[in-house]
Amino acid sequence: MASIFTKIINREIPAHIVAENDQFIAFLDIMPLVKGHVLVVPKQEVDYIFDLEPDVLSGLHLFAQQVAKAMDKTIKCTRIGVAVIGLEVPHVHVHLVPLKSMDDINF
Ligand code: D5M
Repeated sequence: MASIFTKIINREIPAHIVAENDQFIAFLDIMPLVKGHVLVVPKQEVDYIFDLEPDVLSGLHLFAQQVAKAMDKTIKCTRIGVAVIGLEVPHVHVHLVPLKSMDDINF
């Protein structure tokens, strides 16, 4: 069965997409830790980040870097927290969390 993120990629369910190219997509997290929390996702549906081919992993690196740079310019934050968690959705994704203070986070 397709992951929830593949359904977003295929436009079967809505999301607030912030960036996209042929291999990757970035959209707002539906349960944000802070305002502007973005998920960066390879379109290839792979569960575990290290099962990505090296060229896809390096592409993910570059795409996430571009998204983070754009967030840094548009969101007033101190730093962008980066996490690869994958507890809930078994489709590789990188969380980009614009932080001012840890007190802002709704754990
Ligand atoms: O957490 C998965 C993350 O994915 C969690 O922060 C919620 C987010 N999520 C789940 N469904 C959606 C949809 N439909 N749109 C946007 N964001 C979503 P993890 O523990 O990293 O697997």
